[in-house]
Amino acid sequence: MKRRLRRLAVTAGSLALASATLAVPAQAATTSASSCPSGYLCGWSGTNETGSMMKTRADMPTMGSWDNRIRSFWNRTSSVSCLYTDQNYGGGGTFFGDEPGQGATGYSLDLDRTISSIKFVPNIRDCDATPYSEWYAEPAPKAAGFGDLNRDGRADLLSRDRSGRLWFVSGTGDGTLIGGGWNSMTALTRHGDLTGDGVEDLIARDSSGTLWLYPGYGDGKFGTRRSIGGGWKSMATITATGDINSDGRGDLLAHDSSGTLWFYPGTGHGTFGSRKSLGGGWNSMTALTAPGDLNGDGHGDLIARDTSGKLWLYPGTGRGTFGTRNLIGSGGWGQMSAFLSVGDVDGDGWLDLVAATQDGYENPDAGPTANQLRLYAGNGTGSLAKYRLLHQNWYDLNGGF
Ligand SMILES: [Ca+2]
Ligand SMILES: [Ca+2]
Ligand SMILES: [Ca+2]
Ligand SMILES: [Ca+2]
Repeated sequence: MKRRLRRLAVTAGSLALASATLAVPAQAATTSASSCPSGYLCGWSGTNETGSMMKTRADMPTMGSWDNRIRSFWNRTSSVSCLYTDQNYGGGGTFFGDEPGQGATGYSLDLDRTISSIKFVPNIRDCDATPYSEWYAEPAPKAAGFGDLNRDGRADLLSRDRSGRLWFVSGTGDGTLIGGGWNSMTALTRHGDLTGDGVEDLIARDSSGTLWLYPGYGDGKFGTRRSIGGGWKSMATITATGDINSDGRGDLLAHDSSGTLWFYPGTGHGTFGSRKSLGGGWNSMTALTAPGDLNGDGHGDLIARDTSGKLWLYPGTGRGTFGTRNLIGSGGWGQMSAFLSVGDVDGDGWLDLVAATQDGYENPDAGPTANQLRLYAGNGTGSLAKYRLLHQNWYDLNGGF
């Protein structure tokens, strides 16, 4: 069950104000069949499906004679419905977002006769926000060699929404749909070039354990995928790292269910050579990300979060191995739902780390720091600055990459 009552947020500058998210009071179950036909959204002039009924399966920017009349409704379409208190799906009012497929439940919510427009969307986030995360990156003074999918000098984001659409979000904040169906992927990772054309590529694992390469076009789009092979299902993490053995070809790390970390050397042709064990004990790590050379020695490094919420930097040796780790975050990192290593985001010449906190609606205990996208600026010595809040609308998303 998923419904939302949300006040439409007014945004200013690049920092969005947090939008209040409230659970709607429970509704009464209908014991008899509804008069609302399947495939429609119906509204009634009375509570509990009483009075006269209207039905629609098309967007209604205005409501005609039903303006400010609906007192109860039932969404029986296969889409999310957004019911707004203002015409044309917006204004400063409130909306009710309602996911489909909730069975024979007649909503008895008293809408106080305030609904003035209705829209159908794939994902509840679409009721009042872009389908993808807000994002902005300054132009980087030097190319990181990764993170910048469209090669305009700004770090980019791949944002997946809860309905499985993957969006390319450029460093200037513009989103472009890559495609749907990405919820079937159980891992997504990118860091630099794997095919030898100098353009960043994307790697994804599907639920059957096949690893796929999506070659980047250098404009935020990807070409036809090709299989890298099967058997990846047992991997707890899969992390593209860029070149960490100094042969000029992008590499991959993965740790399996027994806790062994494996190094997969890239061939530069979109495939990997024989893997090499980097040792066990990695089951204590719940997230890995490859930020590039964070400590300024010229070798790509690795960041890992452990089960106690600490963050560790594993300095790369440039030989596909890592030296003694350093603690770079003493606690609290367990609240992060995503780590993004996309280069220099604030344009100061140093590589950074970006992290997203938890979705406050999915995780009601997440508190006031929910829904945040944070910048942890690097300084070239391997440590991270205290975070700066980039945006606070990381909700109804299914990851960022
Ligand atoms: Ca870019
Ligand atoms: Ca390499
Ligand atoms: Ca390094
Ligand atoms: Ca930076």
